[in-house]
Amino acid sequence: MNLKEIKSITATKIRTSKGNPTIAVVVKTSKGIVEASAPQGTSKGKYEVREFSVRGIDFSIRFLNALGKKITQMDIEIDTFHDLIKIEKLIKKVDSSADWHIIGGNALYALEAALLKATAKYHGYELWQFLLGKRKKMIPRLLGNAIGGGMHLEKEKKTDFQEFLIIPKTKHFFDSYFINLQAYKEAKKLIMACDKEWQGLLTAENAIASTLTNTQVLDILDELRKRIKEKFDIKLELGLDIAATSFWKGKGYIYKNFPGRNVMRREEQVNYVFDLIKKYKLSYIEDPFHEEDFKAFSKLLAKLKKAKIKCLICGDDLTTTNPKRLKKAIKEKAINSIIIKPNQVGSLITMYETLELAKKYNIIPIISHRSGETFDNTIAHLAVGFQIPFIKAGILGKERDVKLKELARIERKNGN
Ligand code: 2PG
Ligand code: MG
Repeated sequence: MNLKEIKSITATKIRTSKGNPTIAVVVKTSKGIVEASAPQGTSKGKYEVREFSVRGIDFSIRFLNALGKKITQMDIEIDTFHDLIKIEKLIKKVDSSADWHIIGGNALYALEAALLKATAKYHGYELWQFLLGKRKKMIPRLLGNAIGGGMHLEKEKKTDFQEFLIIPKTKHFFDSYFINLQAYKEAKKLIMACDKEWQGLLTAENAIASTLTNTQVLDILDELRKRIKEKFDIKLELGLDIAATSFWKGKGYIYKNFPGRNVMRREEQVNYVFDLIKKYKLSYIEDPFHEEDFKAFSKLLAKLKKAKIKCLICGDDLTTTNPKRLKKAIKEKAINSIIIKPNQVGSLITMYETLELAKKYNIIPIISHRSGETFDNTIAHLAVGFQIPFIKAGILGKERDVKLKELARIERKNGN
């Protein structure tokens, strides 16, 4: 598609599920209209790019609209994913900063995602088909945030860990989608029976905002796992996003909801997480240590290897979808899994670089939503198009559901 084929590119301000402003980009061509928008995190990593321009979101929007006009007059071909480099080269003439501080990462991501959707449509494909080509279609496994706290909840009494995740083991994505909803309902019953202080409050991602302690919640999930097995004969794996940076206070991890315990030093945290993995047979742990502590990640991974325990140790705030951070993690043998959030780096080309690097070193990539979401379904398409084996996309809420439904629809479609 020649950029001159584009009739218009317009950027507007929209609201995320948390009510905060973000950016949507609409691209019009003779083949139709497409839209993409960028989400927003709450517990953000220190090494993420800027969301919006240093001059604010309105500047990012003005910048995009001016750029959009220029783009539509350019005699440039965009026919493959990698042709996005041509767009980035144009932008780099004005914004050569590593953190996109003039355009803003959310602006860049929304623009690139919308341009990709338009290009795919122009060629008669859906985005996932356009990215996947002739390779085999694989639908990712689903991680759902059932119970939560941490920074995703503005309340005193809450779990220190940010997300308690359920991961059904099913052949088809649709069954995982269905089971997570059933398991969520069942979890609610269990919470109501055990957590007398819970008054229906949910976190930013609509997870149940229990007031119980981390281990009480894990006990509930253990029971939940049994019930799901009995009722549906489906195995539910369990995971955690500890998001440990949010309660690391320089010298130790400060636990607020841990009876008899307040501070945990680095070494103690390594042992504590290891024991939790063992005791609850956890399959997945995200950010068990703060974002600078590659060494603690390495220690945990080595301990698990020695004990022959299989568990995904995943970097999110640690790696921020950034290839340089991933290289460091690989060198330190810190992780065996990585969260991929496109707006952590802004550029889809850089996200792809991280993804390929992860695959090369057998680091399992997991594409993820953010706590502040929009109705955009791009991550569902990226997951299938780039053969990403897992997606973390919540359980409840329309903004989460559009992604899950899209994956179920893609799964239903025969072939590529
Ligand atoms: C995370 C995410 C999404 P946020 O930490 O993994 O669940 O949260 O978008 O707030 O960074
Ligand atoms: Mg996380």
